[in-house]
Amino acid sequence: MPNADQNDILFERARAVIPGGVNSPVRAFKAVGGTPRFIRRAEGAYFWDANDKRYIDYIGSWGPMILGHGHPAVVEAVQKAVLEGFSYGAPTEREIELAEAILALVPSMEMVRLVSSGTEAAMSALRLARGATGRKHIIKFEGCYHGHADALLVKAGSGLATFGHPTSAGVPPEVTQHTLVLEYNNIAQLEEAFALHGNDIACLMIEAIAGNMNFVRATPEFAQRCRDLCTQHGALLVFDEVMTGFRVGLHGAQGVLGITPDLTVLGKVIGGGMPLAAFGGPRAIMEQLAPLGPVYQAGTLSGNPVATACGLATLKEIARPGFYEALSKKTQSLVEGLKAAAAAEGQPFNADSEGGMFGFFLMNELPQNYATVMTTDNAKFNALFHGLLDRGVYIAPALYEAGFVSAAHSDDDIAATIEAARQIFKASGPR
Ligand code: KE4
Repeated sequence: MPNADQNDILFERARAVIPGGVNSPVRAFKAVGGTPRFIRRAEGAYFWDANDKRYIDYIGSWGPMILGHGHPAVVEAVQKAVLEGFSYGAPTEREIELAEAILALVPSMEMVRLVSSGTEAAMSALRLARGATGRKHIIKFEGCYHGHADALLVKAGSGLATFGHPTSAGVPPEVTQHTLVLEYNNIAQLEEAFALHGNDIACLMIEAIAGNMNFVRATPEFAQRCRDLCTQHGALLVFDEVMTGFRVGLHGAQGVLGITPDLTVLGKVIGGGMPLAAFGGPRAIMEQLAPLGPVYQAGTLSGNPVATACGLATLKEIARPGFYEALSKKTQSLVEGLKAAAAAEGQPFNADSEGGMFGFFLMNELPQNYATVMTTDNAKFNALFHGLLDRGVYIAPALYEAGFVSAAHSDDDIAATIEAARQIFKASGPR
């Protein structure tokens, strides 16, 4: 009997005790089909599955592992921290150090509150915006994901600038009735929404480089319009930089675009792979938070001493001169190589990247919104995904997810990835 596939065995066991066999839906491979790989260990740019098969990892835990897995300085910092204790439920100096490090790199923030997940950070920023403005309505965009807080699990209503409907069971329509869902990069809709509801809008929340519809940039005009209309109507501009923060550049998407948001949501990279996220902004807004102000927000493991040690060690490495230049160059070489391989095989393809984050589309245009992204041929994407997986290259198991390069990815890894893709483009025949 050939070696039973250990991933199949583990997946069957997992599905008996964990819904869908996973603790986060995208990991289940439902969008691409097949058996998820159960990862045993990771090192540098690689991880190994239950069959001890090695993959070049372009997920990087969905963004956090910007240094690669097991960076010595980070491992050392975490090992030292755990010997001092796992969690105290009391303030620590290291939380101050991490807060100071974040504020030094995010000039739009005067204060920051640490939490344990991006969902918690976005949910808290939303409550703070509503509390600080005394307003109920919020704006989000189709294709942007801000975690699974009820008010943010919303799809567009019918017609322009209408209030959204829940995308999930268990979310009462009363909770989403104040959420306007607009089309990304659609200035006309944005202006209409503010014309109709401007003075009731607490905040506009956006991924300024949207990694949850693979990789779609807000146009500079659209981003500036978001900023100007928020200012004009007294709404808060909230940049969800959970994915882009310290990933697309040392100063995030706000640094790339040159836009100053009122609140910023961070996560992923700032925890270095440990559960840590944050939200922050001007002192006048942040001091509305408990224990100073009327907006309640709390967390047992907020600012956890082991997570803050991991985050601090990570930020120290990425702040080194030349880090992002080298990372951007590597990511660009991947994207340009993939484009050239697809073109050589006559396959429609386009791609984009910023810093250590990239996205690609099986079409010649670069989509400007979610509807266009979703015209992608699912079967073609799935064939590419599994073809790469079989060749030891692990990209996101869903066409609407971005990809991530780490400082540990070598030129050989990039070249091997491009060659693997070229073989698949060739095998998929003329378009
Ligand atoms: P978490 O609660 O998953 O830590 O963060 C939620 C979140 C908030 N904002 C943005 C822009 C995000 O991308 C995320 C989470 N990203 C997904 C991947 N697209 C995490 C992967 C998953 O859900 O398992």
